[in-house]
Amino acid sequence: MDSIQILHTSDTHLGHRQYGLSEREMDVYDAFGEIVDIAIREHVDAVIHSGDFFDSVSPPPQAYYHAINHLRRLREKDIPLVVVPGDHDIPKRRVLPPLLVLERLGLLHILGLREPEKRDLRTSRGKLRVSGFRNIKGPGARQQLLQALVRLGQGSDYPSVLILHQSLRNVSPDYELELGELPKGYSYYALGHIHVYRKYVLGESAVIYPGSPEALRRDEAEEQPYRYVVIAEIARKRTVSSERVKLNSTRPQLVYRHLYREANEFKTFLASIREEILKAGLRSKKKPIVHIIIENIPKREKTTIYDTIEKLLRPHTLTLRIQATTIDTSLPRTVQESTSSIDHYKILKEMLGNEDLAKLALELIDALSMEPKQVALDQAEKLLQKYFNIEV
Ligand SMILES: [Mn+2]
Repeated sequence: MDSIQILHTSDTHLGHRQYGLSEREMDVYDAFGEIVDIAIREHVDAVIHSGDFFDSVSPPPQAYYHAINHLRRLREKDIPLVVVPGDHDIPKRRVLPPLLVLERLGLLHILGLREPEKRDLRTSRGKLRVSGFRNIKGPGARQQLLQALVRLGQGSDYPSVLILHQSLRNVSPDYELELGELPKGYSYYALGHIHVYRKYVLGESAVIYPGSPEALRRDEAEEQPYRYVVIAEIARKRTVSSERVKLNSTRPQLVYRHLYREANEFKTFLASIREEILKAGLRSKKKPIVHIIIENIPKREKTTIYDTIEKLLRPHTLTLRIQATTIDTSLPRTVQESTSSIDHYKILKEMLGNEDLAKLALELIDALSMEPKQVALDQAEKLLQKYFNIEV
């Protein structure tokens, strides 16, 4: 049985510079370099990229520089790379999509830039059918995609891959397609757009989001700290095997959530996460990005607490992102306890010691937020007259 081995990656976002840090920009180039290393080491027959190759439609020169260097290494080994343009790769105005520069240099194949497209690639182990269409969004996206899928048809008699940069219902409430709407008969479904790893099955074939090689937002890092590419063995109309390969170049990102209780307990917490941060840095040779989310810091101690965190942790991180909510211990307990869901009426009643005054205060807040200002003032006046039976 003829089978072919592919490496599947997506959402490399070359040129992305998280937090404006040059180190973060280098991280995405490092990740792409490692992906190419793996493709060469594993002797894959083709690399499939499901879109968002670049982060922007005008990538910085260094993004081209690193892309060209790594893609050349693939070409030297005769490993073709096919990419379907993601939303980040497609200009909104009529300018040249940056991927066309790389295609012009013979470094990759773009699939489905204008129309749904199917094409046969010659690989060292035989023919590979690739079908795909660029990202489609906005109203009417779903209909347009369903029509595109009809045009792309049902795979082929030799190994075939369907490549799309879209959300399935399984992964996002803002989906364009359902799993069951994908056409049957492909050996493998290579999806992109979702930055975490997801795997589904359709018939005998795998439907996979490999995720982005670097987490580009805190929630992505929190959901999935490790990052992967997928290596799959595919045959006619089925996935023989698929495994995810963990990337070693990924910068560690640690997310901590903590509810502040008192000073000593907080010191113990900081000491323990300091250990973890140091270890993570040693393991990866890259200083971690650390996010700390603390709730209920007493307002008066905020500066001291921030200083302590900074001194203890900052030197061991690439960047330290602190997010804190404070409580004012001089306020009544109900106010302190209402950080998450605020019951304004309850708070006002406790502060003013009177139900009617609390109601008035709430109505005044509403009235005074009206536009234009004269209407707001008139409304407030009426309220005061009603409550106090007076002329204002
Ligand atoms: Mn993306």
